[in-house]
Amino acid sequence: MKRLVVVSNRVGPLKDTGKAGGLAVALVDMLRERGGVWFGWSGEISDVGTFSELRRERSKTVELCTIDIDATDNAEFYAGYANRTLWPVLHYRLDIAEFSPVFEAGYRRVNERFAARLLPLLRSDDQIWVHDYHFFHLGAELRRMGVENRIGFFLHIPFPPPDMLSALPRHRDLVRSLLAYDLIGLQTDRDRRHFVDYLREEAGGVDLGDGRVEAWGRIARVAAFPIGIDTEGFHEFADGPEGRRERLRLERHLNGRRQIVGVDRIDYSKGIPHRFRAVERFFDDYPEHRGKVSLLQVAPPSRSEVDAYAEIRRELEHLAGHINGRFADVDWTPIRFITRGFPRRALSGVYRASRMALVTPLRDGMNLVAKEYVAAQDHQDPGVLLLSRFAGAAESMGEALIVNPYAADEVASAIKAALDMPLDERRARHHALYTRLVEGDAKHWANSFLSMLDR
Ligand code: ADQ
Repeated sequence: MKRLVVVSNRVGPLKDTGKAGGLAVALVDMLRERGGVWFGWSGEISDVGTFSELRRERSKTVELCTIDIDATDNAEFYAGYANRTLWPVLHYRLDIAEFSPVFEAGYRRVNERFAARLLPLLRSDDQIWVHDYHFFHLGAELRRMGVENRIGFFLHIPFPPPDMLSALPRHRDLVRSLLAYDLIGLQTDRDRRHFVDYLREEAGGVDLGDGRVEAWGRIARVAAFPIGIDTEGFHEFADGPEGRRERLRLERHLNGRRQIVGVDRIDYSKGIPHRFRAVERFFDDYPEHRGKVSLLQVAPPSRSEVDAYAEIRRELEHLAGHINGRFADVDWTPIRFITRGFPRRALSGVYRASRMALVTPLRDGMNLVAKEYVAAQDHQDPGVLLLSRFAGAAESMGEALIVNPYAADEVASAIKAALDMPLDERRARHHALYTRLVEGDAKHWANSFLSMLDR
């Protein structure tokens, strides 16, 4: 088996600290099995930046190798092009995207620097797997430096329709770089379609029909690999001591009332303000439920350096205050809004204690919260998932109640339907969803990507 080299902006942790996301867990398993290197940013900003000494942390067969970036890289590459340009454009938000040649140059520079630092770590038969929107150019840089290994790329966020992407200055350079990879993985068929349409419309490319595309004189394989979670592991969390403790604590508090849960990083793509308004609408349209149902929204702030995030947080605090002011009673609060992270094991108990989850992003690559919620349920008495049609997860989770997150009345009536749903129907929907989540778990995702890369 070939050694695996994973590249992503953030790396690790190697140990299950309870904080690792599903992605980290899947990748660590894979790296352990095959032996390998995980290369990325140390999370540190220093004066030497990408010229810093390589930090190495080894655990048996896996080595984490990281480098710093400097303050300029952070401003231009990370906070700039990655988070203020690419993230909004790829989430269909041209209205808030910032276009700056300085950001763009910083992004190229850091991609080139990361390639240069990765180069000496590579062996000729390594399989290289690059992750996400921070590193569109990394593969092309490695090729320029003479690397001939198989290199795959997986985009965790959406690939927008060509018309939208074409608003990004020099979009062709960006996509052309992707063709340096041997395999380009996207989350959904919709993303794959957009990508192929882009090549056809903007680059005179052709779909070769066998999973390969040709553009700019290069041939690459393109496929959808919907990312999964460690489904069974997460289910066990909910039955474990921390999961149980959290569930019991909540149940004591709820005292027979029913809870809706929302869990997201604070990000405009997640549609949290729309969700709050839908909950307000629900209490307007179904006043008999006042005092009996509440929303627990867990949303740790992310990327606080981006102004748009601070704004959303303020908006959410305002909305929660407004809605609570309108409907709360001395012994009941309609919205509890918690802005901090939860350890994953405890989170499983929060999901288990919740009668439904509102997963209503305006646009999302996949959305793992939808999958975690289903995984955490009690098979005998499962809760109901309300899922945005604009989450990649909707493509493979059709038994959820699929909603349009922009339509508050539609979400409100879906909340009502979920509350009224008979046990038989909840079980049938849950069974179908859970079975598919076990089949398409994180291991399956990583295996299918890497075996296609090998082919
Ligand atoms: P994210 O945008 O981060 O990921 P998501 O897929 O929902 O979105 O994953 C979030 C993860 O963070 C989940 O595992 C969740 O449990 C965890 N999390 C969120 N809030 C938390 C809290 N308060 N406490 C603890 N944990 C919390 C990107 C893309 C997604 C894509 C993933 C994986 O934007 O579309 O699904 O990558 O490819």
